[in-house]
Amino acid sequence: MALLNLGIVAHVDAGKTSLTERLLYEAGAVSEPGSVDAGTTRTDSMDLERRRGITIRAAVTSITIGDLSINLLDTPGHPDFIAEVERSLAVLDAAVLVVSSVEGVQPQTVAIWRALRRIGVPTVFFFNKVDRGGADVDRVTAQVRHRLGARPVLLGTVTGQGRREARVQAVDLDAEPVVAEVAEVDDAVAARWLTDRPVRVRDVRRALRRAELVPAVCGSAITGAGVRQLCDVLADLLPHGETRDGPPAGTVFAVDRDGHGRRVWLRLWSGRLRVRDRVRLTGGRPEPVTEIAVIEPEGMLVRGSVSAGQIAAVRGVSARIGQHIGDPPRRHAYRFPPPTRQAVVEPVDPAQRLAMFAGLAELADEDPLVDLRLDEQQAEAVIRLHGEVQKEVLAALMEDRYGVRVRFSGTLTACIERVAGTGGAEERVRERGNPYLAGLGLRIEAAPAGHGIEFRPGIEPGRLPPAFVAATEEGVRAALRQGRHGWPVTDCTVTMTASRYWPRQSRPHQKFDKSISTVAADFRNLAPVVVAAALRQAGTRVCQPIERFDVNLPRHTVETVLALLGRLGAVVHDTAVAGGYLEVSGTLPSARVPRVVAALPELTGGEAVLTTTFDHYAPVSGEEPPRLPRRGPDPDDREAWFRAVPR
Ligand SMILES: Nc1nc2c(ncn2[C@@H]2O[C@H](COP(=O)(O)OP(=O)(O)OP(=O)(O)O)[C@@H](O)[C@H]2O)c(=O)[nH]1
Ligand SMILES: [Mg+2]
Repeated sequence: MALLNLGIVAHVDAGKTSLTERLLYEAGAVSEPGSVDAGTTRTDSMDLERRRGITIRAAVTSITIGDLSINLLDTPGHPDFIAEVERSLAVLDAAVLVVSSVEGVQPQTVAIWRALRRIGVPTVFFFNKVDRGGADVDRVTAQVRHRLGARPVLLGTVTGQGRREARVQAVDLDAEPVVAEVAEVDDAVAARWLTDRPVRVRDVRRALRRAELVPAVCGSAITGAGVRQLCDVLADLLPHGETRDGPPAGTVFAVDRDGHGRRVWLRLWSGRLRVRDRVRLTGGRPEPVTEIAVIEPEGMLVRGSVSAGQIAAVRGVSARIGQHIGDPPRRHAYRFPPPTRQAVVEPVDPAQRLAMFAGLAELADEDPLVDLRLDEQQAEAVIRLHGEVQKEVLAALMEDRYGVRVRFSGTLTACIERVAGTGGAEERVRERGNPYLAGLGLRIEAAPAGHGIEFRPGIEPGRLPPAFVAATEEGVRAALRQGRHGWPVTDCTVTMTASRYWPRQSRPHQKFDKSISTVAADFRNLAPVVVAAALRQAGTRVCQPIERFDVNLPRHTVETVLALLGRLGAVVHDTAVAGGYLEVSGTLPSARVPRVVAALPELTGGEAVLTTTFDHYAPVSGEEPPRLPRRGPDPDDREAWFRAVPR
């Protein structure tokens, strides 16, 4: 049976979970569609999701349409959980991008559309909520065309729009409006159409599967209007998932826990994975698979194996999100906005500190967005965040799952450091008080924005045992988590320029002797000292996140709002008049966004609509850049480091 891993993606509240539920019902997997508002859907299964009526974690269900088996991935829409969406995108064959035909194109619609294009995921639009007052499918179609730059081909017409009785009728593939749209991009269809010859349905179908055209269906996830048409489009117009023979290769896109412990969610690209197989994660040692469960329309079923194309929940493997088994065909680099705030988490009851650390560590394992930095000495947990909702959710999860009440303090804008120039440093074995049996030279250079940290072993392969290269990289990455001003350093290349080690030795009649042989820890512990010295030479610049804002203002408030934006350091790029309103867009430091959000309601009588999204990092101007206190020993002070981190 053909298999399709289909993501349901959209801006918050567009109706993803409701549509998923309706698809389950339409395909006969449930006898009654569940409701988000009553907290009875299959995919919003966490207590918290049901209480709040929002999706927090991506969840998989399965349906069968004809001879096509579909895994449905319902994803969150709130911008605080965007990283969860991006992880799902990595394993999809296709996606339904839901757009509300009342609210139209919204900020996350744009962000997700761009990501789908970048990764090359075939997409279908679903213009939802045609049963609600204010629905306007034509307006949404036009918006999708202009704001997304997409070519939607509407394959349904709606009657009774804006009322509960709204109905959707399928449009044939050789109908006039469809053919006219397709002819714009497809020569074969255009040639027949322009010469008044009948257009062949199979030509239209082939054209619609091309990337330039996006099939679109309208309907209602609540009444079910248009959902049958959507199923037909999914089965007819989407390319099915690719599968390959060969050794098993897969990508981990989620981690969770149930009553029996930790599960790793895996999309298998090629081969077959069986229980008791030993799998090797990128950079890890082989681990035995102890259980495999796959999603079927009836629920999760334990199986002896899983084959290419499928999604499975696997136990026994310690993989983290984003890791791969074998050699996957698609390694996509995540490019969604980084968290722009950070905060310290503390237990309300100081006696629960250990329980809090344990709980946070488990949550960080399930959700890399919880970018936890635990510092044993100061017993402090710092997390990086996208926003306030994420804080609330984290606090609720800690209380629900671990019985620990937490509070947040010291919320700051999360800055980064970029390398200003080039710097190099070297430590030789047993010289100048170096206590480790390792010698190491490193060069640090700036790389383009968005590059991340690239580590290059540099020296000829074979000169240094791979375990020592890996330990050096680990030490380098750990050191770069706190730059000269305490912020994480990114966008740089670190090259190994020299290395020295003492080979494994034993004294006569004895086993391996660590006192005269280099171990991996020697490189791991020496690397931060070399990094610190190289960074001192290169210099770093503290950069703050800058957001792009769009604000829709009543005309009479424009002057006061623009004055406020100016005072807060905003740069206006564009203004446009729309009805009695002025649309203003520009950029603004993230740190100032809360002040704008707080001031707007009063300045505009609650009439302004503001959206912001991360845009880029820019050096902090002015005298003293913000500084984060260092956690742990400082490798910039060699002697103190050598004392704190003995061999
Ligand atoms: N009238 C009407 N309401 C809808 C429709 N689809 C969804 N809703 C309502 O819109 C709200 C949000 O629906 P959800 O399905 O939770 O939306 P979502 O996209 O999953 O939301 P998040 O997961 O939080 O991003 C709920 O109150 C739904 O009842 C629709 O087609 N018509
Ligand atoms: Mg949802």
